[in-house]
Amino acid sequence: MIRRYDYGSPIFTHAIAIPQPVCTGDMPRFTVEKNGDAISFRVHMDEDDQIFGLGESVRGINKRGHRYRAWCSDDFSHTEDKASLYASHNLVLFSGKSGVFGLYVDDPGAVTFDLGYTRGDEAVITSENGNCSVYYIEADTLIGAVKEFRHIIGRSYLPPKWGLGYIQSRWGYTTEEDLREVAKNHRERHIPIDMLSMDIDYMEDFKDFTWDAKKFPDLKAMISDFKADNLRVVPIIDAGVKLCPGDPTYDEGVEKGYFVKKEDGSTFIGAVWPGKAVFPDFMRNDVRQWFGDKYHGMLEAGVEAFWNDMNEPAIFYSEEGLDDAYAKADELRGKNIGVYDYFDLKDAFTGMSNSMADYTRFYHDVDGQQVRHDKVHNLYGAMMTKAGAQGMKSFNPDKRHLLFSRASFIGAHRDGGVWQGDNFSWWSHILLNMRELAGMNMCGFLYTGADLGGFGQNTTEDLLQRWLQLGVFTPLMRNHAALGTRDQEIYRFSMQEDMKNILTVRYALLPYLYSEFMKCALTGSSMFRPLAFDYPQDPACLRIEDQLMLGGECMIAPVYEQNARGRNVYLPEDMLLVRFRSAEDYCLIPMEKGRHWIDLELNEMPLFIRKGCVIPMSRGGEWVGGVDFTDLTLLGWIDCASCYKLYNDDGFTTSPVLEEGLRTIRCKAEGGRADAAGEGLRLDAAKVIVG
Ligand code: MIG
Repeated sequence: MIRRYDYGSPIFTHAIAIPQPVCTGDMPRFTVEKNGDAISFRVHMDEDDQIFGLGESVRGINKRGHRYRAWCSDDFSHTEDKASLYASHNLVLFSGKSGVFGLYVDDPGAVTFDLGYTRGDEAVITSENGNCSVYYIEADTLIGAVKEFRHIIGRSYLPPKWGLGYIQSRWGYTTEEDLREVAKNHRERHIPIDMLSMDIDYMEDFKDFTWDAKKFPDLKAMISDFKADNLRVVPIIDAGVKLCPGDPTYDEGVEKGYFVKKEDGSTFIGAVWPGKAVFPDFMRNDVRQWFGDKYHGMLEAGVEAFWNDMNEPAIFYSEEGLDDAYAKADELRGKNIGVYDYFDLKDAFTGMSNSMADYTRFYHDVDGQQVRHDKVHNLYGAMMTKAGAQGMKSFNPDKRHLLFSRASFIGAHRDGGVWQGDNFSWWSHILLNMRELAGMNMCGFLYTGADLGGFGQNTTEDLLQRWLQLGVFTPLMRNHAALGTRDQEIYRFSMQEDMKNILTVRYALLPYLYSEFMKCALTGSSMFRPLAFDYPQDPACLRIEDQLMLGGECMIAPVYEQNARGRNVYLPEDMLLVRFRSAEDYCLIPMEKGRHWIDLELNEMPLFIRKGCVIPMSRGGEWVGGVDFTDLTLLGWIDCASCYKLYNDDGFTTSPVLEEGLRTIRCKAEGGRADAAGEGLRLDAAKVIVG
């Protein structure tokens, strides 16, 4: 059951795809309190209540015990003290003795989620502006609650099948030669790969929709060479447009009045990578249309994928911010200042980036109304994604587009994917990556993943190896690193053979991963779920934060500690452990429900398959298009019979129909060995354990 309640004057956010009638009367369970402009929703919590949701955010899967703030933030340091990351996914679900219920707060401004922080037994959710539609959700189960929510927010974005390929990325591939070198090193060593991303280095002076002709003399030819080698490039697009008379994007935007303005009507100028920049008013449909069409230039050159960055929007500084800081410095210069003056002086400079002062300096045109940025801040990235998606779709309406963004709001899950932003090469960020998968799936973001190996700081080969072992399962699988950090391509390391072997597991599992991804997207389910969702009756499952259910058949439990040679795992039922070294080299170990220590050498990764289930594995390939989705080996452990519903399609159709893509694989045990059949498939059941 979902009920909508409106407060103040809600701003249309595009989050809800199926409009709900507005209810009058009191919201169940929550006390509603006005406090100035703000409006709060307060609920008492039992000691054992758990809270799920909040999509991309720090800390655990259970969100209880921290105060989060929905405020899309360009913050590269994902430490547990943080309240905000790049996304605002305002869904919380409570689960405990009194059942399953929750809220989705549809408000593009700041919303705080005090979840047992101020008082351990209370959750208080506050819309700071008090203008919001709040959706009260109640269901029998967490899975049911997510399903209902996902239904009203609409179908998740579908990437093309090749979007599930491995992406090698780095901030710092500056020339065509760099990219060719990376491509060559993968192909020569048979390290599977589908994409290379192009970071801001490719642009001419960081101008959107340009490329530096000195570094990329013939972009078209490069792309077509790559294409012949089954590789695609993924250029980045930044939200800020360089203030640059003569540049068509800038000139057109100025002429048409497409950039956000200050109260006095002058264009707001903020500095980002290109230096002084202006910001398209993505809240406007005509601006989205225009900006989206700008993607066509590179699409015409053969580009088929993009990533949208800096769209919180990130603003390093504005002239006003700089002036304020200089004024502070002038005021204090020559005086014998005290420590508090010193702190003020320091803050005037260090607090200049992404400042509230800047976010209240400019306005958007929202359906003809001038709305100050901070009131709609959390929508900016989502609307940029919408622009990009529109542009890509209009260029090629017959095929799915590949697009992922840094900032997001629910609603953007229909337009593109999301990567988890600038993490660090830290072991704890493997775990964070995994936990975010659970929350993001609840909010509809299925095409997601984190920078494998870590973005900031120097990786180590064991870290990358373990991280890849999680990345094998994330739909968006990208190794990415920051400028100036240690080289992070697989082939740079002495353990490259082991890493390559792990990648072969990804490509071998593609028929299964694609099938599960598509089934989840088309039915509004989560591909990754906390164990508490699937086994609500098993108390041991309720608080597990380092294992996830994957699809209908599997459980993952990656190793995330340095120097570990295994880990503890709880099996909620009998499961088959597949210990992979590569797609060819793995062993099958039937295990009983309960707690276990699993040995896992650095080159080994686990996958658990529920007893009674089988999953398909292909022979793999070095790119997605090279994988035969019809020649399959089954893995599993069955008593007598099992079946798997395999979804497949051409990989690009924009309107896939679940029933049309499903084929049943039937597996039967006879005389102690398994046999399998499925229409149009070559199936080998020799690896299915019977008994
Ligand atoms: O301020 O384009 O999250 O993936 O490599 C940094 C350079 C800007 C942030 C992105 C990151 C990207 C980087 N960008």
